[in-house]
Amino acid sequence: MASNGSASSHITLNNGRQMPVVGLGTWQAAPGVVGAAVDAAVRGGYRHIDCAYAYFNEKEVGDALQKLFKEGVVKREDLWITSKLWNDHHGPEEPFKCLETTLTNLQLEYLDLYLIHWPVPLNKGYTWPLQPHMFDTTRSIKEDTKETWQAMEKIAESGKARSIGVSNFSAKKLEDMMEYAKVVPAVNQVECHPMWRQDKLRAYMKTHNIHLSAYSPLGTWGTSGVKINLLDHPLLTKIGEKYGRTPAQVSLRWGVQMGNSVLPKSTKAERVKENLQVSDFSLSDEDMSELEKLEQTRFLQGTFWVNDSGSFYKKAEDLWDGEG
Ligand code: NDP
Ligand code: 1BO
Repeated sequence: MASNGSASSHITLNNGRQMPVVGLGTWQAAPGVVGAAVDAAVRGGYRHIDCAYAYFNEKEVGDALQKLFKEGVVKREDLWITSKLWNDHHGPEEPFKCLETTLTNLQLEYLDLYLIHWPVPLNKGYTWPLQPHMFDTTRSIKEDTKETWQAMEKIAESGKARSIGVSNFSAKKLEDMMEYAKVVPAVNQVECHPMWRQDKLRAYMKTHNIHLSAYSPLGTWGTSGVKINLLDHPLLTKIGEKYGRTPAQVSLRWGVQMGNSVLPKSTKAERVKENLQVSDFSLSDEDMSELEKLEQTRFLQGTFWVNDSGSFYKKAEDLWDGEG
């Protein structure tokens, strides 16, 4: 683990592919502004964009990318584009259809990384908030993940996704996958920031060389209106002042020094720029230790998948297999 700032601008995944460490998040980047954010990000030096079918904005992201390609700002092969299989497309066949929709919207021939978004199978056409009839309870989570992962492996074989992985998987669910996976997931994308370090999961993932890609790396996410006030935390402000950096940059730099890739979302050009400027300074071991003392709280608890009548998951602890 690099705590001395020796983080590079790319992560080498377990299949040898090189993924840029900082990616632009696009969840809740509204239609009408997400294209401009992607445009500003790529012109400003980002080479990694994190997308998903269920963000319902991939067409606008695709339009922005096409413009950048046409203007010669960047070539396809110099970008890393991630997308995610939505929950209502699990199973042996459906993942191919979800991928085709994503590729059509993004206007790309292939993805760099394709992830199973959640270990939650839903009936066709559903997103959230949860209602009991949305759940596909005809299969167990274990069977569902196996069938879906085997389809993901075929997708990787086809070349339409160069790397495959998962998101929101506990160590227990990853361990279950090891019984049948021919391809070990390259990435598990999960919440991670100084107030949710994921120590146990990180330790397990290290044993299989699965990379931790950090979502909500600023400790913030939106729709519930509730936030962890990580960016207002006096410790981040104090550390930031030492380096002439913002709390957001301290949080992102912490993630990079932990060995994570980080996926900050912003639709504000100034913040998009600020969030990329995390490779030209290092937090000292002392500062990393101070940050380690922060109280730990999972913020995105996934309670939208929890229901005591219809869901596989009766309590949030079931979704995360009691891992915090
Ligand atoms: P982030 O931690 O990236 O925080 C985003 C929020 O912080 C927005 O409100 C943004 O507002 C604000 N912000 C961004 N930069 C700054 C800054 N420099 N200073 C102050 N505020 C700032 O949270 P997200 O939950 O959006 O996670 C990031 C990305 O991770 C998502 O967009 C998505 O791509 C991915 N993700 C994946 C999940 C999964 O299940 N796999 C779950 C959640 C996220 P503004 O836009 O106004 O600047
Ligand atoms: C349900 C939240 C998904 C963000 O990736």
